[in-house]
Amino acid sequence: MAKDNDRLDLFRKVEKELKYTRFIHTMGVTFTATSLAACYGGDVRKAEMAGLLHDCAKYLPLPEMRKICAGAGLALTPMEEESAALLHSKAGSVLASTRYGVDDPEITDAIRYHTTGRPGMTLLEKIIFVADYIEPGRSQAPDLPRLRKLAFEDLDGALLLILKDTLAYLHSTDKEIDSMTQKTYNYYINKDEEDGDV
Ligand code: DGI
Ligand code: FE
Ligand code: FE
Repeated sequence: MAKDNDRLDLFRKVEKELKYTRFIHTMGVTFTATSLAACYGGDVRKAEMAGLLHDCAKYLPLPEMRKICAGAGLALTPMEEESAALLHSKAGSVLASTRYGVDDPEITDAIRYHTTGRPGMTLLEKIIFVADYIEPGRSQAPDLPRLRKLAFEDLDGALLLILKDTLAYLHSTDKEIDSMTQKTYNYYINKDEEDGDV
């Protein structure tokens, strides 16, 4: 884990390299993620690093994202090949280690799955996924005040609601749904039903 100087350098680098609006979003995700980590007994420093770097590849041109992923030997689905909205998370997970020196797979996986989620997410993956959706700068999603409260009471409940709202949004805009987004939803809706049976 980074020493204090490394930590400050990372903040400085992210501030310098992101455009202002993305930097403010990133700060919102970072502080929300550290609060969630404190609430659920996670590692606040890892949450901070994952929050800081989760969108580090957001504004790279799509061909550059493809190149970064190919360089790391990551296979891409046909949808990822064509979608910067999907690919920035995978490319970001590579960049976090090659450009920012973060090799902890817990952190890089939280970056990698922050857009689609995945079945069986770790605590840190859930924290970044949820923090990205509820950070203070967000205003578009339905029922945000309730969701923000729920996130600190029932993380899996908040995760499921976000997946549901994201799928509803994607359906409403006729955007193609990535198989991982759908798989994640199926996994957590079934898990919720199983948990309810106990
Ligand atoms: O990078 P951010 O804007 O902070 O947030 P994000 O990484 O969660 O990306 C959100 C975008 O990704 C949002 O516009 C919805 C989109 N997205 C999530 N799952 C899918 C998807 N887009 C498509 N086409 N298909 C998906 O399955
Ligand atoms: Fe993102
Ligand atoms: Fe984000």
